Amino acid sequence: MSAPSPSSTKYAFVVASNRLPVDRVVDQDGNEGWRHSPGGLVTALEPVMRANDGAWVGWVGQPEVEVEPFDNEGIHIVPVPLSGEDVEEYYEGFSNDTLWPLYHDVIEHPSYHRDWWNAYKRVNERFATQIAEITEQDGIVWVQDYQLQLVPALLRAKRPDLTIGFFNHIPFPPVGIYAQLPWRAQILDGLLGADVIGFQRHDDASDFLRAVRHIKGYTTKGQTIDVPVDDPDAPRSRKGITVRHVEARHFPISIDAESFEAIARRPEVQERAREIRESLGNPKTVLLGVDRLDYTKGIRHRIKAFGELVEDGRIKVEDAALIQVASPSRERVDTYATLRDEIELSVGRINGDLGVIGHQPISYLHHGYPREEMVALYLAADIMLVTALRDGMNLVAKEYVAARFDSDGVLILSEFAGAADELKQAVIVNPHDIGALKDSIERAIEMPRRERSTRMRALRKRVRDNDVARWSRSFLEALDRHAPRNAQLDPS
Ligand code: GDG
Repeated sequence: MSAPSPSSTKYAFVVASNRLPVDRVVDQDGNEGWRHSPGGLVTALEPVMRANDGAWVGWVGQPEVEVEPFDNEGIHIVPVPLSGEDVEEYYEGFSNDTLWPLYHDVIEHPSYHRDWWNAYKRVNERFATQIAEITEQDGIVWVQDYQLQLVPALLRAKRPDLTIGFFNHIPFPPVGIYAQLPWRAQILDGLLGADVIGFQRHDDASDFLRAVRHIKGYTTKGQTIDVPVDDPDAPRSRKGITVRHVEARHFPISIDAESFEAIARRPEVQERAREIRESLGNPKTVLLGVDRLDYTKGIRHRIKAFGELVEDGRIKVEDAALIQVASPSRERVDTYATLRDEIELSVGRINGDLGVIGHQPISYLHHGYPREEMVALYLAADIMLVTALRDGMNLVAKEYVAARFDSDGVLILSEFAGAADELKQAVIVNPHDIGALKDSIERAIEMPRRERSTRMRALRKRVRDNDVARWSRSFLEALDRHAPRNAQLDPS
């Protein structure tokens, strides 16, 4: 697809992500409209966007749709078009079938295709061109996530005046795994075009710094990388070469905790939670899993553990019910279609083998739900199961905690989710160890009310004190320290 036409309006603050924070909706008469998609990132950035007259650059989520820039609820939206081929090769291919499995411990085998890499370069170039055209002199740009890792350097080449931040929402792999990538050096070069590179966990930032040393041979000191530059006015490193200083640090993302609690306090949501329990036959224990249907989330492991507990007679089928919400995701990528089949086969087997009339062990729901329904599910669940095999952060864990204003409920949390660094009062598990996972579920079922409440109160304090507004503020403050004095952001 052609590069978007130049826009004359310029912005001092620009955010770029693969997907825009709006969804395109077309009604029965073919009229086009836009629906604000209220994700955590939008909520966090909205106040800064408004205070700084910011723009958001991204894809509308449908191929072959070209739309002029427009305003939506106070945010300037600047669409970047993708062709059908771009979606297949850059998005489903390189982003979701090369980078995603590679960055998540190669749980599934990453596919390496030169055509996909070419598409990734082409689309990243298109994003960089669009951002370069709409950003004011000395402006601040914040690029989001693994789909756009080449944008920082492409943008710096076009606009050396800009201050550029990058945040990686998914893990960064250890160098022994990352080194598989045929384009490992080019991706590092792309990221190193930023002034600040943010990660979820301390270990992600350390793995990135190690990859920079091993693959690029650059010097790092603490969290600062000396990136050689051809500029006689730049500072010199200890080796006497001119360098740019790039900072790589962790900034754990979070949620808008207050809004989750506010929804949970609504009487109709609490009523809905009661209804959910009732429709399950009011079992003693309701367990819940909520995930995009993704092989990183450990859905199969938790289903296996729960099924075995019922089979072993450690849990009576009348006493416990597992609700598994698996929202549809990346359905055109083969590994996702296969995973869906495997999960549905094992849920069917467990329900068939172990269910009795009126009680089936697992309620499996392959749907997306409105946020109110999600919060009602959180309130209905005695035990929340987050058993990811690898996860950048995992917001579901934080949402469960934020919703539990009654200080009840037990969070079982995988040590391989970024959230485990912060949510230490959860019951922490290794989801690969099915025996230990079964023991943890049993322990959670039997946990006395006093212990549940002590743990949940500590978790709630952590999530409330470190919400998503704090996350965006701390990243943007770090970025501001790299910006020229006249270009700093208004934090409100
Ligand atoms: C990536 C990283 C990192 C899910 N189903 C429904 C629904 N959801 C919402 C959840 C939650 C979000 O989607 C999922 O966030 P996660 O963090 O759990 O996972 P990813 O989608 O993999 O996100 C992850 C995150 O980026 C942020 O940096 O934490 O590690 O992989 O908010 O509630 N929401 C509604 N209906 C659903 O059916 N309304």
